[in-house]
Amino acid sequence: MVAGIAGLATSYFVAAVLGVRSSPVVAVAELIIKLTPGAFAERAIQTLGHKDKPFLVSVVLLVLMVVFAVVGRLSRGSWSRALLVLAALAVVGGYAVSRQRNAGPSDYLPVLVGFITWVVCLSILADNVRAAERREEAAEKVAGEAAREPAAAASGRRGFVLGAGVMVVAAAGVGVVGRVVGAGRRQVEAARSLLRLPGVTAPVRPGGVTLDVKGLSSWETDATSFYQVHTAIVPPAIEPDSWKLRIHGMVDQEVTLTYEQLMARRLTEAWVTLNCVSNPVGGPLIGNAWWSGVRLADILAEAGVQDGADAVLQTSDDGWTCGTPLAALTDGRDAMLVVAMNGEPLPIEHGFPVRTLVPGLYGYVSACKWVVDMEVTRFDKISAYWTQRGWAELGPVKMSSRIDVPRRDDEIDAGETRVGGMAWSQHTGISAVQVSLDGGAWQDAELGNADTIDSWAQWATTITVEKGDHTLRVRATDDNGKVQTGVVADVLPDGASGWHEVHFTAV
Ligand SMILES: Nc1nc2c(c(=O)[nH]1)N[C@H]1C(S)=C(S)[C@@H](COP(=O)(O)O)O[C@H]1N2
Ligand SMILES: [Mo]
Repeated sequence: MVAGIAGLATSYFVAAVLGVRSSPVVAVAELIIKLTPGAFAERAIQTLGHKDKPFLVSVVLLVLMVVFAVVGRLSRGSWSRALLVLAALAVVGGYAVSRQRNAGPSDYLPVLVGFITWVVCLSILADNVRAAERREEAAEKVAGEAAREPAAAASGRRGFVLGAGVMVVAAAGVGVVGRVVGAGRRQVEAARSLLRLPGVTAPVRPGGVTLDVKGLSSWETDATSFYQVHTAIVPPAIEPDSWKLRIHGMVDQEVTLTYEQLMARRLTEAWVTLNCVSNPVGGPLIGNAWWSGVRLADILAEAGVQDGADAVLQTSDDGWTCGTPLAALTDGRDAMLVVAMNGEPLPIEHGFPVRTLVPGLYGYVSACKWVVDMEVTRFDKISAYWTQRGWAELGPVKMSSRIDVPRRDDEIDAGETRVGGMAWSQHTGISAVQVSLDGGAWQDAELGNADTIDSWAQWATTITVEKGDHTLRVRATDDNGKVQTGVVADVLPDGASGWHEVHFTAV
């Protein structure tokens, strides 16, 4: 296990120094994510929440420790079998690396260095153990000698303990140094904090968006509390200077954009609500921010989209893909290549330096973070990350509404009470929200300003409750007069539906 840890440390170090995004262990964990069936992944995310990735990496490490222990046992009897198991581990690591996007020859170096470390460390430790055993056997033959000369028999053991101790300390040191000198993230964080983006303005809250209910979600969502969803365990660290976007496929001329070229264009800014198809009714995977970026319609027009194209396959630097309906990028809505969120350069976790945003579509078909490639194509020729896992090809956001106040199982005072929440139907707009107490008649709530049809709105109203248990339900109506359906649907394959209800008690 000591030899195993030492190899993990040196491989991590080499990956960090080379600026490889995923060390071999992380590459293996990311491969497991890729190989996990969609429905199972969905359940894992629902139960584990934000801990899903640390949990997965811990499981990988735990399995490795068990295998390392087995290798240690094997090395005492059969060195070749021990080597074989280590080689098999290295092959798994190498395969996982090969499945990373754009894996080059140097990306395999961490695996190689880790493997060599395993073999060298294991042979040193095993030699010491074998030496101790040989001395013990020799001593047993000469009866009584062991009792007289315990120091000789124990020296091999001491060598083992000493060697193991040195290796553990060295491994910890190598790991820490790798973290410190590792280029990647810190450098990009520094570049990001120095960026000044001309044309990006600070968010100004539009009038009338905020209603008076204590405990209601803020209409604007800070970057720090904005939900995050991505399959990469380590987010790509991309310096703006090295970012490039290639637009190709069914276009008259390929377009390649650098960050500088992108920033030289006219910026569009808008409040847009983004939400995840995995958001259950009443769930938290939704947020509203002030985004600044360049409209994709203009860039696609320059490239010259050819007849017959109906999709854009977007690829992220981490290899994640999504297929976006071409029409949603060109029909006049604020579909854009985003460079800033809430007036600041995009946070790394939200796609720095550039991500896509398409109002009205769920993130999984549109909001590609760390976007580096866009292929204009046809849906019948492509499949993307989540559609391969059973999710719908098109992902228009379903109208929904949520109760923030009261919260589930709250105890409130009987009598008049303020209730409220959020409602959205991106790119269609919300025209009304109604609530029903204990299954009674729907009554209209007050609706806050949404600024545009791409943002959510707060709603609020006052209800009168008697002492006892109650259930409050909410439903919205969109700008076309369509009422939110009460038919319950699961998030898979194209988003949840149904009315959010909250049980509470009045005392
Ligand atoms: N590169 C990459 N982009 C991605 C994803 C991903 O896994 N990888 N997830 C998508 C999904 S499912 C959603 S809902 C949004 C979430 O964006 P956020 O993390 O900025 O809130 O990003 C989208 N873009
Ligand atoms: Mo999502």
